[in-house]
This record gives sequence, C-alpha cells and structure tokens, in this order.
Amino acid sequence: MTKTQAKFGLEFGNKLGGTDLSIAIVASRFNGFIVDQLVDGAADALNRHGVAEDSIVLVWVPGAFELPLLADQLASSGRFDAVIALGAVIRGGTPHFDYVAGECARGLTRVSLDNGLPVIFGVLTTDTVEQALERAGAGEGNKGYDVAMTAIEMIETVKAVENYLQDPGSPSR
Ligand code: INI
Repeated sequence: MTKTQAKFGLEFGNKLGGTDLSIAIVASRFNGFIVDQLVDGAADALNRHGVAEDSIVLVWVPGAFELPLLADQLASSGRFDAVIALGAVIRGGTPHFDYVAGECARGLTRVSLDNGLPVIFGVLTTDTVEQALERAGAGEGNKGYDVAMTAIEMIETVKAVENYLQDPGSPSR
C-alpha cells in the first residue's frame, strides 16, 4: 500500500488501526492449497494490527462463484465492519474461468455497494497454478495479507468520511 503526502487541509484515508474491529472472511475450498495460504496471510495481517481473534469469523464455501452469496449474508447481518473474500480462480484448469471470475467480482462489488460496507476482493485470477502460488507466499507477496490491510484501511476511511459528513465541524478524522 503506497502512502502519499497530504496535499490539502482536509484529506481522508491512509489510516490503519485494527483494534475493536469485527471482520468476516469468506473463503473458497476450490484450489484450497492456495486459498489456505491466503487465509493465513489475512490472519497474520489482522493479528499484527490488533484485530482480536474472537472478532474474526471465517466461513468456507465450495468455490469462488459462491463467495458473493455468503459475503452478502455476512455483510447484511450488521455484525461486521468488513468482509474479506478469498479465493483462487486459475485459467489453466478452468474452461469457464471468465464466468466464475467475472461473476464473483461482479457479485462482490454488488454486495459492497448494496450493503454500504467494505467487501474486499482477495480472489486470485491467474493463468497458472505457479502464478497463484507466487501471490500466496509466506510474508511479502501474499494477497491475503494485502487485502486484510485494505480492509482495515477502508473501514477507517469509510468511518472517517461518515463522521465528517455527519458533522463537518468535528476535528476527528
Ligand atoms: N472455483 C474456484 O474457486 N476456482 C476455480 O478455478 C474454479 N474452476 O476451475 O472451475 C472454480 N469452479 C467452481 C465454481 O466456483 C463453483 O463452485 C461451481 O461452479 C458451482 O457453482
């Protein structure tokens, strides 16, 4: 995540702080040997940023196509600050790659906008298993880690803008 210098008197974003957050993760079992590593990466990021383990719920679904439905169930419950969707769609072994990957992305976007909640896209879409594994490594280069950071940032930014819009005079951003 790139940090940018503030350019204006009023700016939002770039804030990270995970305490008191409740996060739902929905993950697909298809290509589970890769998705497991994304889940580990996400757990690592959330843990390092102070999200309590008992404030994280993990739900498994069969494949990436099923992610939007469960993401919607979790998002609409009102219990979570964000939903992180994790999966791996690999073109090599997937004649219907475009349908699975496309509908998954479209569905998750809809869930986010319909519920007004950050729904974070942590679904790898690659040509090969090797490319997917490269993005699911330990430490640097783990998409699960990266999208968990995106979730924390988006929660903070949405809240800050919400507070500002409700009370533009308030100094807390
Ligand atoms: N699901 C994935 O998550 N990744 C894939 O690569 C994949 N392939 O290769 O087909 C895949 N298919 C299953 C799909 O997500 C649904 O579970 C299935 O179509 C039932 O709705």
